[in-house]
Amino acid sequence: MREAELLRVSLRIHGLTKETGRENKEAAPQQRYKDSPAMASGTALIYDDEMTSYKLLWDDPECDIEVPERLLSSYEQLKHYHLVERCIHVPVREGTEEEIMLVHSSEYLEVVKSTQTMNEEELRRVSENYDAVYFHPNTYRCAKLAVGATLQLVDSVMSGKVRNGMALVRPPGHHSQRNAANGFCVFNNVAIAAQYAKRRYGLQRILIVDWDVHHGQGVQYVFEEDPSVLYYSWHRYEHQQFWPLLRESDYDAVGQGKGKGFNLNVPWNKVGMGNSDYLAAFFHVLLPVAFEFVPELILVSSGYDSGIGDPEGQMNATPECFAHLTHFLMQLANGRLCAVLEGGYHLKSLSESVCMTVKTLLRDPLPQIAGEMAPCLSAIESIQNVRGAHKPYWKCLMYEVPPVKTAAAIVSKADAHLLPVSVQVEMEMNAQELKTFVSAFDVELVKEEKALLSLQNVLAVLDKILKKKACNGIAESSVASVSITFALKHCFDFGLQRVLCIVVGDMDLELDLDDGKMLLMNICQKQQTEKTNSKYYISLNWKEDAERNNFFCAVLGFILPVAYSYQPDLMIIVIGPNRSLGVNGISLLTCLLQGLAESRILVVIQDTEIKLVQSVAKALSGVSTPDFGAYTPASQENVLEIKRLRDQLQQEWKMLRCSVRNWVSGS
Ligand code: Q9C
Ligand code: ZN
Repeated sequence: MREAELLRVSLRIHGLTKETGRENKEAAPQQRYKDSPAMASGTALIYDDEMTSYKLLWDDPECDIEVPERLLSSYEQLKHYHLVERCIHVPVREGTEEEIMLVHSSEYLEVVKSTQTMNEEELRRVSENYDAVYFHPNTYRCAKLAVGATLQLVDSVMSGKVRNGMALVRPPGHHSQRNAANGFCVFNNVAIAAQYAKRRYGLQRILIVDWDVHHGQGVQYVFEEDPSVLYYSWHRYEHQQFWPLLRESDYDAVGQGKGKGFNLNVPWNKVGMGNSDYLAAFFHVLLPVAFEFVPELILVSSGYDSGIGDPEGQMNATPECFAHLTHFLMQLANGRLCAVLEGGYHLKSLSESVCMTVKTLLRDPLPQIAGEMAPCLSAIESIQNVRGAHKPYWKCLMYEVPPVKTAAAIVSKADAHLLPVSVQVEMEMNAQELKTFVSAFDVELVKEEKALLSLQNVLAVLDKILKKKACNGIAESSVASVSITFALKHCFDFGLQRVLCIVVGDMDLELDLDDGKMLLMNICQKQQTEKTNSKYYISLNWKEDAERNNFFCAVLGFILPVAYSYQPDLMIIVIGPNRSLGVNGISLLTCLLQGLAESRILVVIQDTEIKLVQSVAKALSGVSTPDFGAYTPASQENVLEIKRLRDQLQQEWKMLRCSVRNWVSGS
């Protein structure tokens, strides 16, 4: 159990899985799906002409585009291209009440059920309770078939009967909500399918791609707080002037609570978006995030009102574009893709696009895509906005510019060329900015020019590390102790929990060590008499022996075990005056500590000593390994000091333990 937990955490940290935070609460899945060594093959096509048995019975310009011919003409065109016979026919079924209630309330289900027996007058009245909806006596039956068809498709794919497939259904689903029909949609086919797949197959990551031209707000509402379902939708938006006119369709609706980052909206603010705009959104938003998410199943809310000629969408994407969109998605989730029809009101465009989708699912060669391959300015703006909004949640968006490995602030800029080329030399923080920062907690200091300059270097580099613009850094500072005090303050203000501070040499630091937010280790030449060792203050008395290069005894035998026990989120190494360690010892320390705190290390050097700066910079940027020459044992004095500290502190820092003597079980 403990190992499983550790593995899960480790996988999560490495982006191999996403924490769903709810897997334990779900009942055990009824069936486990297996990733069989051979990929499943075949494409399912699910269609039943019973779903053409309802239509608008009265005059309503808002709804008159949603006609039975949408299904009939799509299926006719599939037959025409001989695609039907190449697919595996899977029969439809009704979705059960239990399945419908995975998303909808029983009250709403009863309302829909009651429309079966209504006359036209009553149907009109029910329809008026919803936005852009009409009911017919057969609507309920068809809506149940649409749900069942979608679930049949999910079952066919998850059982390995087919690799992928498409369900041609009416009514569509993505606008419908827990308690409401909306935008021609009655039951939310795709949302129900996602909940069903989670339950039945224990899936932890499902990707829903909604390429319909309308925002599937119904789907967004269902999964807003759910990190196990990533919902992506692009939609005609026109700065909220297009139906359904919702503020929450904009790019900044990223999800809520645990679901933050798992809702991706690409609002199109102009009509006329075409092939290159759609492809750009896939390349720069959906696909990078999807590859990082690693879905186990893809559901496509496959609406074709985003295609050319559609009266609703007014967009320009040609049918070939849908072949390419399908092709990209087929590379994810081991090919497990279920496309479920949503909108699409231009019969010719709709049916050609459906054919392109099915043809691609069958793995025919891709058609060439027409048009100049350049996204329009408005599309680029939207893409940039979504990427910006999602930067905090996705690594693929976070590291736009690769962060520098090592940032350095040195006193003599003329020495910059002596550092490894990968080291980025910082210009100082703007002086006024710094004064403002410092005066916020020490007015007196602002008057001391020397201290200010000293601070400048340290804070400039520290800031880079905290903001992850650099991995580690090095700063020369003439008054290291003052700089450190401010640097630590800055770290805690930034929200760091544990800072490991290793001071090499003599230095007087007035620091509050009680709360464990920092652990101070002082490696010094002479015994500190006035301070006694405690959990968070450790004085390591080390006398370097010029002939023997064996500081690694101290690093391995004491410093690393304590540091690993502490688990810092940042490390600061301060090299002060009268240091008892040579250049090699300091480099060694710097190299080995990089295993901690995601390698976030700041080295502050008091004396301007380019040789030291150079070798620390090499250690930080990883261009060299430490050099200690031939092995010689450490002096008796040093060995005893390590042993003494180990005995004294192994109760507090348990990684120090390497002997069963003094072992107190359970402590
Ligand atoms: N004047 C789907 O594509 N249009 N639904 C309302 C208001 C409603 C679209 C126009 C469009 C619904 C599944
Ligand atoms: Zn639509």
